[in-house]
Amino acid sequence: MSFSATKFGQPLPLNSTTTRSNEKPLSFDPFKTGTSFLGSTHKLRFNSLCKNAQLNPHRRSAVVAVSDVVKEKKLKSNANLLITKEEGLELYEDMILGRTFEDMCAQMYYRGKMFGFVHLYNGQEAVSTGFIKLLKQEDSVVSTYRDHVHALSKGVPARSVMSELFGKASGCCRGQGGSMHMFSKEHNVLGGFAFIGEGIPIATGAAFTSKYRREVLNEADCDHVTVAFFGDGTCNNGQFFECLNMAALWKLPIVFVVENNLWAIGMSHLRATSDPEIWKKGPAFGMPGVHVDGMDVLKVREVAKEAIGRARRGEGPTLVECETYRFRGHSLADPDELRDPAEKAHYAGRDPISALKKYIFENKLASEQELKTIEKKIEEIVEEAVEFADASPHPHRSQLLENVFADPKGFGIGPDGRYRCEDPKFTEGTAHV
Ligand SMILES: Cc1ncc(C[n+]2csc(CCOP(=O)(O)OP(=O)(O)O)c2C)c(N)n1
Ligand SMILES: [Mg+2]
Repeated sequence: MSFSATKFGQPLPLNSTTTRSNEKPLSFDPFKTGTSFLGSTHKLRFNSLCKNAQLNPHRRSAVVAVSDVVKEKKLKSNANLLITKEEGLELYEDMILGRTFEDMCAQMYYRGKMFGFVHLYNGQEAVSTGFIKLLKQEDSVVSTYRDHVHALSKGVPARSVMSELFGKASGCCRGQGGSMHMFSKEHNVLGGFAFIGEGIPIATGAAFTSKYRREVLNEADCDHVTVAFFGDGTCNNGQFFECLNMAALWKLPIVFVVENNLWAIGMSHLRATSDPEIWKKGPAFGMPGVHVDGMDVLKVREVAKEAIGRARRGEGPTLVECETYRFRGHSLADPDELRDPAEKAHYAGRDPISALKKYIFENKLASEQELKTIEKKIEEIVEEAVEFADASPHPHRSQLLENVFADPKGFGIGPDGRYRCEDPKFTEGTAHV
């Protein structure tokens, strides 16, 4: 086996970033099968097997759906802007929230306010915002250990997320989850998961629940969609394939969103997988596979609209590969020395927030002052979140064994009805448990 050092060691050329105007619609060919991984981020690429739909309509009918609808929309896009002013400001605010919140996390982590590993999302905001801002409260989101921004986009208050990161009782998991386990029943954030791929079956199960409620329990208005976010490295795990199979088999209302940031800790995606184009794996299971520039929130949003719409209409799952990049190391404990500085600089130049800002100004959707006002508001929210988290109490010791055993009385609670861990002897190692 021979590896090409140039292929893996150097960034491939990237075309323009996200320049878009009313006069220039996105050009793309739904049957195009580009092979350069990084060279075509300005285009949406669709599976060549779409062609097979005509040959084998039973097997491939679903594959055509996303590409055709998006194609039609894109070709008409010179007539309309992709977003209204209100939408533009909402997207901008959400991305600024994600970025500002996480920059603050880095500061707090290095000041010793957070424990364990903390994985930041800087650079990937267009994916979270592009998808989650289209969801309803009842829709579910499943994330990974890189989960703070997904929770924020879904509406979990910044103070609850920050408190969770501080391990405080006021956190969204009462301080028991920490950075990698954001959860909110109210917002249908079904968890960040630390084991890679672990969230995919949870998301598949959530989507199954929606379908079961609608079709078996006859809850006609249950059209809830689940969006599962996970990374490129995770797509080499078995759970990914198993769940794609089940979701396609049962036509579940789910969108599998791969946030391909090119790296799995220090392993380059291009070295780790037999075919780096992950989106192609969707059609292998009879679902559409779409590849989109994950540094462009508007393109992500267009694809997301169609994929979420398909799921909501009962037309089944979609696999979306978002090509993105993380601006920081794998976690805050990672000195980030493995990635090529030229690659990092290249992607820094494609910052999704700057790209959206540019679009907003070019299309006169908002003034600089309006965006500054949003930035100031978010700064205040994040400052307040830190103050709140800092001032919040630590969880009581009695929480220690909660949610650890199915029957907490079996281990955690003694005959007197009190948690065994409240007995001072418990920590002395002399208690009978
Ligand atoms: C089942 C399992 N195996 C190994 C690990 C160790 N691990 C943590 S992160 C990671 C890489 C994941 O990369 P990717 O899916 O691309 O996500 P990213 O960190 O880039 O967002 C690995 C292998 C794990 N958490 N879980
Ligand atoms: Mg990755």
